[in-house]
Amino acid sequence: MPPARTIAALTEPELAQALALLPQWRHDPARAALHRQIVLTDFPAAMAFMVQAGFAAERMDHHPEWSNVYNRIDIWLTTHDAGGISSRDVALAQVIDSLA
Ligand code: H2B
Repeated sequence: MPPARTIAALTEPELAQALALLPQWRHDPARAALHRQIVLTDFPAAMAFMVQAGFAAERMDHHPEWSNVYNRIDIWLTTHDAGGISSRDVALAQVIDSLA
């Protein structure tokens, strides 16, 4: 049996609407995720950002997939419980934008 879905993935029109409000984010279909790359001044700035964003994500009980190379952070937001992008990803993207 497939896992119980507690939250629905956005429909295509809902996703298009969300992306229009998130100009820094792109749809990454390969990962069924919203993707944003953030480039900061150096590694300490990237670490500080990841700590802030990580605790914000924890408070929202919604967790990013991300990678870091020196001053660059790639972030993918997808909702595992929905098997795709949900309103929870949009909400976290907005919080990340406010911290970046
Ligand atoms: N983060 C993400 N990205 N997707 C989820 O489906 C998810 C999560 N589910 N963080 C949450 C935690 C869930 O496992 C807990 C039980 O609320």
